[in-house]
Amino acid sequence: MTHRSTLRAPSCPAIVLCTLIAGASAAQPEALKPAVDPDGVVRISMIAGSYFYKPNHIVVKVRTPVELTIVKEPGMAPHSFVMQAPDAGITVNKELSTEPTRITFTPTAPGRFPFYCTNKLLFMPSHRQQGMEGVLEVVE
Ligand SMILES: [Cu+2]
Repeated sequence: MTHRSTLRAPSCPAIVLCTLIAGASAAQPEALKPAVDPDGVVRISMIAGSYFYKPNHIVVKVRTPVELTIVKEPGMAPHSFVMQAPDAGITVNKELSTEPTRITFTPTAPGRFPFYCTNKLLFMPSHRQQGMEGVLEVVE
């Protein structure tokens, strides 16, 4: 007669697992604050894959030249690196490959500038919508 007896306890482990997964993905890695090389250039190595950039949060100083070297993970999926921040003197639109792609720019204004992959497969969400984005934070 009692509905209570039909409640199933085994749902608990599933809830715990989901909470763990959610917690792991919510944990943002520390922002990368790369050192300036003796020649005054900030050099950053980045990996691009399905569907991420690593690192995906970079903090640099305004008016400091940046040299960003990106390597795409092996695989069929094509990936790009796009950053449209003309107000900060940055306009980048590059297709990536497993060979290093070198991108140089000097941010001229502070701000938070997103970068992302513009690729998408027909009828699928874009790579950006699947998490392939990051932010360049330019500080004084
Ligand atoms: Cu992509």
